[in-house]
Amino acid sequence: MSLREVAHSIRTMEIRGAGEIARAGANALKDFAQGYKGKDIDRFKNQLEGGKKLLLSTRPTAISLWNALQTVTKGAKDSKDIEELRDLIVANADGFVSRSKDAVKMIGKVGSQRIKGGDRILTHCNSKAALSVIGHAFRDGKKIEVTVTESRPWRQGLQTAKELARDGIPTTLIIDSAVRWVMKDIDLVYVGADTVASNGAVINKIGTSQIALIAHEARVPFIVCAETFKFSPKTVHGELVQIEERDPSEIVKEGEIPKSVRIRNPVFDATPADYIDSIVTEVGVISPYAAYDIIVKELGQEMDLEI
Ligand code: RI2
Repeated sequence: MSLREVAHSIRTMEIRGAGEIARAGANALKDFAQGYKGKDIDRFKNQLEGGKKLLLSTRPTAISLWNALQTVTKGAKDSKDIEELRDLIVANADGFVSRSKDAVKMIGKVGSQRIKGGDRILTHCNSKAALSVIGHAFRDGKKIEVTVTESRPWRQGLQTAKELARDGIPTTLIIDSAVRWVMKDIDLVYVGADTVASNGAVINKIGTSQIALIAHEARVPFIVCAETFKFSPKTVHGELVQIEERDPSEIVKEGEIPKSVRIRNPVFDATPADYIDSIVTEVGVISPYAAYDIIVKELGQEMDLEI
């Protein structure tokens, strides 16, 4: 796929999931660099920058994509030679993709320690990181059951339910509005993240914050699974996380309701740190209040504040 095609697939959600779009973006820049036939280094740099901007314009909320593209182009400015720049982009992209896949596996191992045999787990949407935890616990022989929310409007919960059922894990599917009713039958909640802000707030699929509130009310631990590249250096710089609102056609069909009715389709929400028990990362389990420390330590290269 060309960089343009990858951008289109991310925008239209053929490629989706915060980790997946980050890896796809990194690989798109790599493929572009490998296929670059020009002889002018400045033109090469400009086109890489243009490609990066196009990829970033696809989905505004997940910081994973931004962190991935920053990593892939790190050091590019100082490159003096086309070959050297191409090699740098390829090595950076390969390094990012391989670290991000290892991170998902490590999150599975670390996050599953908390799960005991007999636990009933609830998850929302379709998160590779959360599924890594659940899968790890199951492969360790823990007899668990998983409840999955439908996750309107894209219904990614069906994908999650299929993956769990394929692995032989007892799975129940519920509609999003059933969460409060079934919470009495749940021991732990595991969800993914699109962005973790420096104040520990987690931005994830719409409905996540309601699940967190309900879990809090029922004293059920609400655990977030997030690779360190889901943490946002931009929030340290004072930027607010932009919540993507998608097309109303994802919710209602043409002619289904009067045109005068306004339709909003926000696809993410923010869960404040107070409602989060812990965040499982590839460098360990942390309190949401340690998000700033993770940003400084793991993503430090992006931290220089300029006046
Ligand atoms: P992993 C998804 O976003 C969901 O919000 C999911 O919880 C999150 O990315 C993290 O997914 P979308 O692209 O990176 O479906 O853990 O809107 O796979």
